[in-house]
Amino acid sequence: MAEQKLPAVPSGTSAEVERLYRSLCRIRRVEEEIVRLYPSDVIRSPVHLSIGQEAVSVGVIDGLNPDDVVAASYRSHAAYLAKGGDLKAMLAELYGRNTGCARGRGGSMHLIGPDCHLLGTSAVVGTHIPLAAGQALALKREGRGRGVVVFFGDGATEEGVFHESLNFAALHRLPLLFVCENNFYAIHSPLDARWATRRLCERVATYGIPAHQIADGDIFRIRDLTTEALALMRRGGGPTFLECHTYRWREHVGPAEDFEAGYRTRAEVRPWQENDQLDVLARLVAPPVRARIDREIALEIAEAVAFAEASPFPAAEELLAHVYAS
Ligand SMILES: Cc1ncc(C[n+]2csc(CCOP(=O)(O)OP(=O)(O)O)c2C)c(N)n1
Ligand SMILES: [Mg+2]
Repeated sequence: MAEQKLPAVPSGTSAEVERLYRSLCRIRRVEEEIVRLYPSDVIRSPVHLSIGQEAVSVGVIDGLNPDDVVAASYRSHAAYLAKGGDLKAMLAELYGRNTGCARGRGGSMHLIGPDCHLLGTSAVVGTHIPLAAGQALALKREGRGRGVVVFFGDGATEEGVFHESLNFAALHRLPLLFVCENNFYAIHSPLDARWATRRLCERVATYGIPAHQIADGDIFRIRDLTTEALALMRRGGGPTFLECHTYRWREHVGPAEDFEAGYRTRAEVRPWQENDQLDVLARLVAPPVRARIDREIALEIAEAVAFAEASPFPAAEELLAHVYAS
C-alpha cells in the first residue's frame, strides 16, 4: 500500500478545476451506470472498470493538446472519455451494437477513437506500448510537435516490450510519455509478490529519461508533471516516465467489489477513498455550478444508454467483414 500525503494546493484556475471536475465526475458516473446495468446482462462484454483510478487519465489528458495521441489498455474507459471519445459510441460498443466505436465487434477492451486521436486499445498486456512508440516515431518525423501518451498498468512493466520500447524511445528521443497506473496488483497478484524492490522509477531512469513518481494520487500534480513532460518532448527532449500510484476499487474484471476474495482487504482501499480526487475537486467547485454539471452529466448518460439500447446489432452477413484490410 502506498504512503498517503496531504493533497497539494491546487494550481488550477476555477475554470480548470471545473473542467477537471466535469471530466472526472462524468467518467465515474458512466462506470457507475455500467455497474448498475451489468447484472441485467445487456452488456455482454467483459468490463475492466477505472473506478478509483480516473484521476490519472483525467490529469494526464488535461495536459495534452487535442491532436496529441493516446494509447491505452483494456482498462481504458477513463482514457477514452477524457480524450474526447464519444460516449454514445462507447456504450453502444459495450452493448455490442453496430453504432459502437468498433462497430460492436470489440467491446469494452477494444475501444477506439480516431477522431479524438485515441489509438485502438488492446487486451493483450503491454502490446500497445510498442505501437505507441511507433506512433511517436511517426509524429517525430511529421515534425509538427505532436506527442503520444501511453497508459499501462504495473503488470505491463513486467513485459519485455515495455523495456524494449523504453530503450528505443530514449535512444531516438521520441515524443512519448509513458504513464504507469500502478494500482499494486496484476489481477490478484500483489506487486510485492512479483518484485524484490519497489524501485520502478529508478529502473526506468537508467534508460536515460526523466522518471517521476506521484504517490498521493494528486490530480493537479499529475497534470502539471504531464505539462512539463509535453513541453520537454515538444522541444525535442524525448520521453518521460510517470509512475502514478492509484487503487482499483472494484474487482479486476466485472462490476463487483471483491474484498472477500482473499487477496486484499477492504482496509486497503479506505485511504484511497478518503483521498478520492472526485471529492477533492467537488469541494473546489461552487455548489450551484456542481449541481448544473451533475445534471448535464446525468442527462448525457441517460441519452447515451437509450442510444445504445435502440441501436441495431451488426447484421449476421457482416460476420467476416473488417477481418482483413480490403
Ligand atoms: C500478454 C498477456 N498476459 C497475460 C494476460 C492476462 N492478464 C490480463 S490483465 C492482467 C494483469 C495486468 O495488470 P496491470 O498491467 O497491472 O493492469 P491492471 O489490470 O492492474 O490495470 C493479466 C496478467 C494478458 N491479457 N496478456
Ligand atoms: Mg495493476
